Amino acid sequence: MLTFDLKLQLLQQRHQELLTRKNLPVPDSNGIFQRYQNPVVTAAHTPVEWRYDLNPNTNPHLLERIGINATLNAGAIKFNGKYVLAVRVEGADRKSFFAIAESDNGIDNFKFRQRPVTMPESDEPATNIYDMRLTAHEDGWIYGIFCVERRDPAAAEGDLSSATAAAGIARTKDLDNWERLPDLKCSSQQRNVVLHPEFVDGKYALYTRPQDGFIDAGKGGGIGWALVEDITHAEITEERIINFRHYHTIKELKNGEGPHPIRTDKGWLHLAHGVRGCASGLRYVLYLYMTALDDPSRVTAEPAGYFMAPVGEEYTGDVMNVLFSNGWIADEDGRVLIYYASSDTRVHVAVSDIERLTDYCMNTPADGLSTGASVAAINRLIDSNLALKK
Ligand code: M1P
Repeated sequence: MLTFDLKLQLLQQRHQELLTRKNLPVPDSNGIFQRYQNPVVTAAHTPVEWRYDLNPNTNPHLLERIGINATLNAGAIKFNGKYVLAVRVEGADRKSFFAIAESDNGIDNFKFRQRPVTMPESDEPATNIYDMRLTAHEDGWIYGIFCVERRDPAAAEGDLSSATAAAGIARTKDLDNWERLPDLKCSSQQRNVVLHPEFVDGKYALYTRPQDGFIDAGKGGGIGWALVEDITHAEITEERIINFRHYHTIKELKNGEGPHPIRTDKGWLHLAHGVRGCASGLRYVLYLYMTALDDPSRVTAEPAGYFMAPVGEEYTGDVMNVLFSNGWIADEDGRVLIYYASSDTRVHVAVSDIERLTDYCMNTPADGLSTGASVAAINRLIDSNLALKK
């Protein structure tokens, strides 16, 4: 039998090995982005002190006391020279919370800060909070907008799963201390609400995702856009859809803005997720689109289909067949680090750059919405390739 001290030493050693493991690019790439071999954050990255009672008197068998189920959907920001993730950590008890993990290179060696974020409650306490988008706004604050889940007050007796989704808003200067603002007021449920980094017509601008129910987007036609006068009492009075769902596409069932868009000289670059139904359940993939610099609500380019879909181990996890992203970092050198979660279980990074991503958006054929149009697009490409040989 191993002694307590030896068990602890092994536990800490394995944890340290995981945290310092080098991450290498996956050899094959489609030229648009580069995947990496290892996830950047997993449940096993969470500090040993969060999970184990390290006192031999109260925990002589060194049992894990508090289980962590998953680390997923992370907001991202470059802060004080570090690549910082606001990770959604989900406990074995199904409650999600936020925790800040930092790395010097954005690719590996992510380490959690000593404690998870203690997010202040709003007037109406929540049961669960998750999927924070971080925006360093031109007003000087870093905002976090996240989903706030509560039991549906209209749920029938005995129905212990119906819930409502709203957008929680908080702001910070250091990512440790958060000032909670009132939740976004609006007439529908909301998830995937994202703050645009610049004022638009002197107002705060939000990407929204109106939904009829907690799961179903219903009549909510896609990603919406709304201007808000006062972020400390944010209320949507007018909202319009700017990125629509369409029949027989990767986003026929639902879509949602990912992180806030990146300003490029060719327009705003957006990352979003699209959802369709299939025999094995819902399939979540990532897609890109662009909007005009002078009007971030006007779509200027949208390639057909997905930009990233699950591969390999990404297919499996808590909720299978899911890629979801609410965080990316546009680095000073033009690189873009895309943090995406697979199957609601772990966080990965893929690396690209502004030039490639805007080229992809502007030169990939748009979805013609039928087989005929897709075949015609392939034939146009073949024709132009054949013409090269003449
Ligand atoms: O389980 C997949 C995703 O489901 C939801 O996504 P959406 O808001 O588009 O419905 C969210 O709960 C998300 O966190 C989760 O990853």
